[in-house]
Amino acid sequence: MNSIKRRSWAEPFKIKVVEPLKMTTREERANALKEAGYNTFLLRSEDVYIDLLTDSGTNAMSDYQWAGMLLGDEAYAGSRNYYNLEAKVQEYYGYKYLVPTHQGRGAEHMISQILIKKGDFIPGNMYFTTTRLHQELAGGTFVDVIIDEAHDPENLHPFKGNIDLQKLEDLVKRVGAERIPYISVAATVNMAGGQPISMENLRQVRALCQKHSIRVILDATRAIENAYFIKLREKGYESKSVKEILKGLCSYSDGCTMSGKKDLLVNIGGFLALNEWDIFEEARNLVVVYEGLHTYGGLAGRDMEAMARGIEEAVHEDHIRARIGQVEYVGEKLKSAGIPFVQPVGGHAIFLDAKKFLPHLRQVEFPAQTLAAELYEESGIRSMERGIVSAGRNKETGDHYYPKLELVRLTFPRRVYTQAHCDVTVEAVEEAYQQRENIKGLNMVYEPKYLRFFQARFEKL
Ligand code: PLI
Repeated sequence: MNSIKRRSWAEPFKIKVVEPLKMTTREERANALKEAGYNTFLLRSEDVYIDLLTDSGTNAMSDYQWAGMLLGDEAYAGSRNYYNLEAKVQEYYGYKYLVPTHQGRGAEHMISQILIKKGDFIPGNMYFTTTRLHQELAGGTFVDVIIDEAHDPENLHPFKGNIDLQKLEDLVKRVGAERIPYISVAATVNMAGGQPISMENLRQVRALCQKHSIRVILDATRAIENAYFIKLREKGYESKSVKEILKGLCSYSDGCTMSGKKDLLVNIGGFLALNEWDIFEEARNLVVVYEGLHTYGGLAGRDMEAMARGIEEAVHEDHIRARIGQVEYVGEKLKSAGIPFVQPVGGHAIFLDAKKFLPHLRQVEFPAQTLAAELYEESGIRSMERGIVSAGRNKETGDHYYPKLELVRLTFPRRVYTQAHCDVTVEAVEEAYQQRENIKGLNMVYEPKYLRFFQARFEKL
């Protein structure tokens, strides 16, 4: 008989600096929510207890990163930190040329302006809000070529971020390869629930695109999390390091857009990385118009240093295991409680299935928006709508897009919350689930023109 007890798991760090959290009463939260137009983006952070709005820029930096901040070389041009970052991007991601940007959408803006002509089509594995908007503003039309399984919250496909090669081939036939400047491949796919793409699928996408002279541009925002899923789930990668897998993934693309605010454990920063000199040259020229000189791109030297050091830490196996493990832990508990959410559990978040949670609400009553508001009022936990409000309107017809996935995202910042915070979160979701029949929908009373989910306002029906 084996008498050795299995040891408990704990976060692979200890806490050196703390930030107190404010507890609020239900009445205070009800008032705050009303003032915020039932939009969790419009709440004040100080009124939030556990903030699961996003994992973007909300990470806790390490002492190693903070030490690097003091080594910021704040020269206007040619900062040493730029060269440190360039060396790390070359070593870990494998691209030749680097243009720093203030965050991911700065890179998306540039690549869209440089490569897209009016009337072009840009296929992708499900849309991301800012990515698609920049493609549209450049005159392009986004086309979803993700596998059908990605639109089904209960489907257990291990790589729901995969691209359907037939859909891609059909698009090429329909519009012609010359009207497809590149395919935008996200790893992982945020809106599908943080779902990964497999190495094999990306390899096949690359081969198909090469045949048609179509570029592959990776959205590498959470590619390290994707690499870890490949290690866990794809045959042949079990004993490879996350660092090696990351470089392998990137090798099937011509460049990447990057929001360093996620994988790279910083509060601000991003980049565009490229292998083609001509495109790099255009980007280096464009960046001075919108972001700053090509050796800082809107960032302070210290921010570039923190991001360079973040790359090293992000691929660390203990870190990434704990990061994905924390989300998995919450998923296991919610599953035991019978709460409907997207499976398998993704890399950065739990996505509650609002259509199943609130089946009595029609999609135009904004079930996910409603559930996010309700969760806050109930417990002070802030989450984010990822459904019809985020999907926006069709630019041709002006109608709402009606996405199959109507989700509420509980997003986990890296190294910020403990297992106890996770337990409290699960209890809050369970409580909301018990009272679900009493939850009424919302009516949109203000709708901004771009990325409406950020600033839209609602009233209770
Ligand atoms: O927020 P930015 O501009 O640094 O990055 C934009 C962006 C691009 N791609 C992907 C996959 C993202 O998830 C992303 C930003 N995501 C946010 C803000 C989020 O809350 O998920």
